[in-house]
Amino acid sequence: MRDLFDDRADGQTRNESLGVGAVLLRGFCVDVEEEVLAALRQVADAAPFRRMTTPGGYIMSAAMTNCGSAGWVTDRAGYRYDAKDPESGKRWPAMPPVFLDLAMRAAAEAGFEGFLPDACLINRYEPGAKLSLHQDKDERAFDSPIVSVSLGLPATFLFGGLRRRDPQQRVPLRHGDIAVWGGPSRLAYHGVMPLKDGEHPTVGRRRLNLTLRKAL
Ligand code: MD6
Ligand code: FE
Repeated sequence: MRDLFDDRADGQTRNESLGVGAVLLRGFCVDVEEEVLAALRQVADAAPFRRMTTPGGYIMSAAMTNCGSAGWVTDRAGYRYDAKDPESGKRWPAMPPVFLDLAMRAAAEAGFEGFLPDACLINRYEPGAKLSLHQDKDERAFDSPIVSVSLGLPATFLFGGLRRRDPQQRVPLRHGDIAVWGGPSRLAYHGVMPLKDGEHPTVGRRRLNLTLRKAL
């Protein structure tokens, strides 16, 4: 039924469960991708992508920036949310309305009504970049889900359980897909395998990921 009556006409819009409280909305973002990419360019213009340092002293392979009233940052002092961009000393750019609207619609589709994100972390992966297995636990609000938007080159997402050693699903994330997780999956371990080289027609030789959260 969903396929026949779906109003997103891209032919790849099936929802896939990743576990309790975790769902992949295939192609959910394709109908607003141009607005999202334009807003992303404005954010990156005001707060350029940079590679941050972990508390252990490693430089992360993915470059990051943020928008919203809080931004996720890491340096030798630790991981945290900060209202200001440490590179400029200014507040992070405001959350573009198209991000907020998309995140609220995706969360509702996944069963999380009333999601109001205040933070959007933007990751940029070039070929070879990856994200090691981690939990998202720097937010104050574990009752809110996380909405994760994938654009550009495809990646293999690792989605595990609540313990680091739990087995992981390997989930292909493609341009326009949105993953949402919360509830019992909110603290699931997850990561991104090294990005394979390629060229995406609109995004180029990279993958962009937006994760929208309620941090404060
Ligand atoms: C990424 N995403 O897909 C990295 N975290 O580039 C994340 O680390 C992430 O996609 C929490 C929830 C969804 C995610
Ligand atoms: Fe994460």
